[in-house]
Amino acid sequence: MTDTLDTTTPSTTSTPVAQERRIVTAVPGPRSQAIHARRTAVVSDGVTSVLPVYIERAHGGIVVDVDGNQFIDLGAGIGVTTIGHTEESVVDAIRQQAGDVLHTLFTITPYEEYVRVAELLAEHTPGDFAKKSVLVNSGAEAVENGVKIARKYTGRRAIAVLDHGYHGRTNLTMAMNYKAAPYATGYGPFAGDVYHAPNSYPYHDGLTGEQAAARTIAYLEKRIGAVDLACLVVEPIQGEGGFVVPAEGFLPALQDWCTANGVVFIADEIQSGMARTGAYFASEHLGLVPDLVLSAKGIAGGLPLAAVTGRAEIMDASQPGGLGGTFGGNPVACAASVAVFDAIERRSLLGEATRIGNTLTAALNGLAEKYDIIGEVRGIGAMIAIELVQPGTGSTTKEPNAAAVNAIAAAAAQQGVLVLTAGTYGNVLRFLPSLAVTDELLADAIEVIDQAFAAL
Ligand code: PLZ
Repeated sequence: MTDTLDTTTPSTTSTPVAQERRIVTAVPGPRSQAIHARRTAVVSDGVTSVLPVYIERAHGGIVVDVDGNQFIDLGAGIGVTTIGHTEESVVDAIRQQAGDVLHTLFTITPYEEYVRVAELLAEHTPGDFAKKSVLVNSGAEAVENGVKIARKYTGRRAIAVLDHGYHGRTNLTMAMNYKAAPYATGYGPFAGDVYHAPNSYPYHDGLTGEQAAARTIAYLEKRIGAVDLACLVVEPIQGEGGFVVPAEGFLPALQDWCTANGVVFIADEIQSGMARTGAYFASEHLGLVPDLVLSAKGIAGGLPLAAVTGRAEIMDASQPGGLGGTFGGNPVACAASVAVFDAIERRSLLGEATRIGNTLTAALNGLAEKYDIIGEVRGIGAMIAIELVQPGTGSTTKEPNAAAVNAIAAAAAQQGVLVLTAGTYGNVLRFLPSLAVTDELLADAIEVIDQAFAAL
């Protein structure tokens, strides 16, 4: 419980949500426990919840559960409420659009909001060339469509991804993920012609970007052959994999190889995009100009919307009627997205992402000096992670320490700080707060995490 912060931010929900951490019951509290008991009877056990506190309201950087506990949200629904929970202008746009028209189906009778989102995506994705988009409902659906479009354009069969990547839960994307458990175990057979190439993971492989790229390219050439490869799908910064930032030059070298060989270079910016890293898309930090960019999550402030955006000639290779879906580019989701783009400009949120990155990096480097199990602090902007290793292995074998990650996330949750885990070995704590989170909230959260480390 803390009384140090008392700034009350007006909210569009019925009661204002004070931007402060406040724990008033056990976590989860009695009301959450009661709902949870009902849930276990009717919600599939295949759907889990990291922290079974049932959320009633949220604003800015705070979520409030049904027991009145307030959590500093350092996960933002895995990078969705990037501009802040219930951002006023987004909520207003949703209300307005909901009253005007909820659905027509763009492929039957279209509406302007879809076109406006495509214009904004063309403007803000990297690259100074004619771009077009298709709008869909989820990240996985964007990945599916990106692959579909690349195959159609190239007439080639194979697709390649990088080790430690994550792309979704549909049949094709299950085959594209690095981790089998829990995403794919028992759900096969899977799509064929998906090849997993080595990534660049500087903390572990010690390779320069050039060396890592040579290794990846050798794999692609030997194992597939460029003539059969439709696309290479990469996350500029790997999300679920643990915010792995590749060595400098690695992805540009892969992009150059793709361009030289007629392979469509696709950036999955579903987690790293939409202002998260202090640029509209993380590709910009790394010097990439992808042929296709996949966006989702933060693109519509919390409503389901996703997109494939890229070179007009690639996007137009599909036959009329080949792309679509009932709900893709829903008018309310599009109206929310237009408001998100507007808020990023109006509130200078790219700068806020940079501020958060600086604050978090400095604070976490401070913790790394105190606790030797913090092997590495990495990331860009509001996408920062720490990788935890077994005591004494930080400069040698870097043995993963998932137990410490789980203990710290659990202890932080008890104190009102919601922090997510990640990493192929579950040994990464990731921080991807909304850009509305203040330095005061971050300082408070870091203090809680510091105490959790000290208690280990
Ligand atoms: N590509 C890079 O991060 C979603 C997964 C949450 P969907 N990551 C969060 C979970 O456990 O299901 C993600 C991503 C990247 C694709 C996806 C898939 O996006 O909107 O979840 O389908």
